[in-house]
Amino acid sequence: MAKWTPEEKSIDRATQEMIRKAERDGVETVWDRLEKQQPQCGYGQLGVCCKNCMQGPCRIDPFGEGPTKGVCGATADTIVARTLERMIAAGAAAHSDHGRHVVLAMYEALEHGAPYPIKDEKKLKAVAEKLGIETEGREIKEIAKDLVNVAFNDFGKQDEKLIKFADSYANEKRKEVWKKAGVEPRNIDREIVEAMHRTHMGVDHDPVSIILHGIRTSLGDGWGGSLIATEFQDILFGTPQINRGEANLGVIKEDYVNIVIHGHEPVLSDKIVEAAQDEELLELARKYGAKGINTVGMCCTGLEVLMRHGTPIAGNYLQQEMAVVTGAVEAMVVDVQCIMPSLVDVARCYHTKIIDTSDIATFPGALHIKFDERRADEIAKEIVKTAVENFPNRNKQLIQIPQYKSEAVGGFSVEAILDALGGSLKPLEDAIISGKIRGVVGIVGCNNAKVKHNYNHITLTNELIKNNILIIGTGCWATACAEYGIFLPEYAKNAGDSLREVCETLGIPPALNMGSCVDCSRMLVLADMIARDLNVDIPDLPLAGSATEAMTEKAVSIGTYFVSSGIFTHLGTVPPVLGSKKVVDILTKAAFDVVGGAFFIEPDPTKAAKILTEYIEDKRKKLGI
Ligand code: BF8
Ligand code: SF4
Repeated sequence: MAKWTPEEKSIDRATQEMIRKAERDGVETVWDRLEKQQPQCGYGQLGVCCKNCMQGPCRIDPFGEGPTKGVCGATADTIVARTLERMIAAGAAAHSDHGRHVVLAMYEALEHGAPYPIKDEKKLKAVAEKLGIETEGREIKEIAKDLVNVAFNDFGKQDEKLIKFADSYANEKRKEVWKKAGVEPRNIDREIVEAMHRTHMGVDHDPVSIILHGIRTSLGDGWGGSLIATEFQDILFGTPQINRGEANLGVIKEDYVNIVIHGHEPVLSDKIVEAAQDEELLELARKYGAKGINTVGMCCTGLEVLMRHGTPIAGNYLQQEMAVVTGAVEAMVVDVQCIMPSLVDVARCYHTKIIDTSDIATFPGALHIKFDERRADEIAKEIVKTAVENFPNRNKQLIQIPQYKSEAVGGFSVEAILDALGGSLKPLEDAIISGKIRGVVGIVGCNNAKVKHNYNHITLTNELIKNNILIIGTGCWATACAEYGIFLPEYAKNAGDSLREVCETLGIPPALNMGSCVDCSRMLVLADMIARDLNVDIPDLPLAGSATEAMTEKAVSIGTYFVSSGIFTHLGTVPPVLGSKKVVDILTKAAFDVVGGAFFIEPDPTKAAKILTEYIEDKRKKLGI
């Protein structure tokens, strides 16, 4: 295969420039490794390879000429369904464990004095009231303790009832659908454990029951673990408000100590942002000849601090190695999820220190400074000091920072949207009903080295806004849009006439940054609020979803809980399911009848935009608007 050019790897000029530099510096990147993996295994791509017991690996011949069953007798349908269920479980586990970590941080603050004061008392009360916790005349600390207990209970209760968070946030019509289908999540952890049990050798073999449990597991993520992560983060670190920030590799500054915070959990990153403003550390930085300390984000943790503090974001998933290639990063501080282990190798070519901080995520060859909530401030300062002391080790000849960055307006939490609209969603709903906004598409996360970096995100977004569809979204999609200038109100000039008019009236961009991937829960909450106001269920609304450059198991879980929440959802990359027609039929057709939403797969974003638009227009007709 011919080597892909930088232009074939990414549409982003900063990234293209760093790909060229990496080649010159002799650095291997994600795209080089993808090339070395070619051709990738066809069985694996179709999902018909099973390693769930040591009689395997077994593989099913997709052409029907070789084996049609594994050693135990499992068919392609069973194997594909089990593979998918395990992906959902892993994704749900990642989000939900993140959620648990935030609850634990609040618990540590309440019980052991960990330095995480409650920043947003208003949100604490609002969430507590939603969950039926008494707030009237009570101390903040007491309310918070009750809230922590409700969350702990959703992770650990043993009854058969729907988890409290889902029960309190989802509308009655939606809950009725879940009940009828038998997919109400009972306990966030239990569904994940049961997913592993069901997919163990010799347990569940019916693709229908396996996928129904996948739906249950994913709902425990979207309306459980992820929702808890978002709500507790807002309470501890502040609910995002509309703000301005900058995005792309150009936010790295040559004269400053650059610290990239990469990963997912603001329990760490929020503290680093704070520590980098410490006067003593700034003084130390100046002593070493730097003008100051420049903290920038990467991936979802970058979006967390961009949303809350306007901290610049250096890039999304496929740009993590590129940030190190600038040669100007003193430290890249990582916690969990979507962090390439290759960073350690890339960093060896420069002076950058990769610092791993999580007990559950160790990177061989990295510097380990493990985080502990109770000593959060102290450890954050130690990390920042380590970065500052690394400044004199730069090799000036290796520094090249691409001069591309864009401004971006973000911070669109549901609360911020409500504030912008004067306290109710009515102006937005009126615009939808009148047809000025034809509908809303929620686009979620990821880059995938198999897709030209950011191409699907930008193309799909542009096509949909032209059709007067408002976009909301999170994750690596959000960073792509931020880098491209789509999050600027003036970008509305590229939207269709009526969407442009609405954006101009409200002073908002045609696509709204709702945060990190756990913040997909914000989209669920928004969809649910609109459904309640219009007295319908979510699948009746002109709404759709897309994971156009999907890569992680988390994205599979998100897609599944979107579908299970009644949202028609596009996938721009192909999960390993094509080896079973039955599984594909369940996901793309039968799911409509069970939960009101289904998937469709379309790698071409222009074609996908057409399908999503037609779906939305069809929903409008059915709704009589
Ligand atoms: O949770 S969008 S590549 S960074 S998984 Fe990862 Fe995908 Fe990016 Fe964040 Ni989400
Ligand atoms: Fe093979 Fe069945 Fe074992 Fe899977 S569970 S590896 S199909 S024998």
